[in-house]
Amino acid sequence: MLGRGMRARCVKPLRQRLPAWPSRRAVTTDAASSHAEKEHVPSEDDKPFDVRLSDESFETYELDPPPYSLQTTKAELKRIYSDMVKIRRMEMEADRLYKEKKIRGFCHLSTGQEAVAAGIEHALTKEDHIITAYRCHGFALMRGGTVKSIIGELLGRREGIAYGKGGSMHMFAKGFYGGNGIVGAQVPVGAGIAFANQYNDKQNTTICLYGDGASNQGQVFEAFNMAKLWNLPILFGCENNKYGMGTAANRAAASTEYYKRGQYIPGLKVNGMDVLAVKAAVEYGKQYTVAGHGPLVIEYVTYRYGGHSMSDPGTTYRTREEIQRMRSTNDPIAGLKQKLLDWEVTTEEELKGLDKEARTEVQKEVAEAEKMAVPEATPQILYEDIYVRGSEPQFMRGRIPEENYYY
Ligand SMILES: Cc1ncc(C[n+]2csc(CCOP(=O)(O)OP(=O)(O)O)c2C)c(N)n1
Ligand SMILES: [Mg+2]
Repeated sequence: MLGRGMRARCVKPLRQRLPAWPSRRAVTTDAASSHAEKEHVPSEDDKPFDVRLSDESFETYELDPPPYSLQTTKAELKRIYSDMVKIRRMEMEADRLYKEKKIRGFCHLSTGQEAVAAGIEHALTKEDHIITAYRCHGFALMRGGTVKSIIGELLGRREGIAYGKGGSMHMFAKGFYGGNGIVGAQVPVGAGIAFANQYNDKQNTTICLYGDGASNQGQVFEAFNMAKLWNLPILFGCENNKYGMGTAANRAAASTEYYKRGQYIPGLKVNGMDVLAVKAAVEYGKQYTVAGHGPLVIEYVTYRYGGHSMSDPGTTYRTREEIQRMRSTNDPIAGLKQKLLDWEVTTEEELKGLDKEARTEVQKEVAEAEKMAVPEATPQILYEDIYVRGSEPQFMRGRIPEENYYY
């Protein structure tokens, strides 16, 4: 038997023996990296023109890169901008309500990651599907949820998007399957949605999002296997925001090249701070899956400004300078704003108007949500919506026989 001191000398701790895999993020996170010639921007709001994406927008694995140009209109660019501002404003309101102790429990905000939710939505139709983890408010809004119903949900109100029973992590809308709290669990469910789509001969795609932390989960690889085996129309999407709770990606993953981790599934790494690069990547991915080529693994390189959840200040495992640098130089909203001005898509004045409109709209809906009724504490409401309405069994067991609820 070796003594404690002896063992310590013989067996080097694993971290000393194996240098941590360097965290490679060669794709830029510059949010203002796209380019358009202002002479080519038409005066009409709805006339298409081309935007050139930066050469550093993508990296590929066993895949030809998407086109480095994107067709858009002034009207669409302004809508995308407003959508990102709206998500941020809504998250800021959630932050305030949480600090006022009106929102309780878990609450994960996506401030900094808006380009992922907005860029994806602008590449899809409402017939496509999205499923994600608990950082889901922005996606719920993009899929058609209202600020009122989302904030109402966070406040536990009866008219919340999940009748006040789901809270921050469990929101649903048409074509949106949550809001899932168990890390990685939504990935096989996403594969199931894609399977249903293929089985029913639908020409749609499924966006199945998970975090860099979740990407180390076993069930993610099981879902990859079946998706490739059956060539399911699914875009797995790793939102790489550099941290899983308080652990840096390169301390948890043997390889941080998340877009390559499908092994036999081609991959695409994309600048997740440039909303136009995200849109281009997803448009390309959708065409790829709908054409029957099977799944892709897309890595969106992004960053969250806040802590993991409202109970994490987010400054103990990363420096304030790092956060500040991302905020001031890579912000997705400021990046697009800069481009819209450079390309003369809009004026400073009009942008201020869009900002104000988003702010007032969000504030108005939040005020309405705060006025919404809380659910009455009755067994009927408690036992509602466990099953799809109309398909309930005869009764539902409570903790003790006296608590059984008869529908
Ligand atoms: C199976 C499981 N294990 C652990 C947790 C606790 N947990 C919640 S979030 C999280 C980190 C996930 O990080 P990541 O996937 O990078 O997503 P992000 O929060 O960065 O969006 C962990 C470990 C959980 N919810 N489920
Ligand atoms: Mg993460």
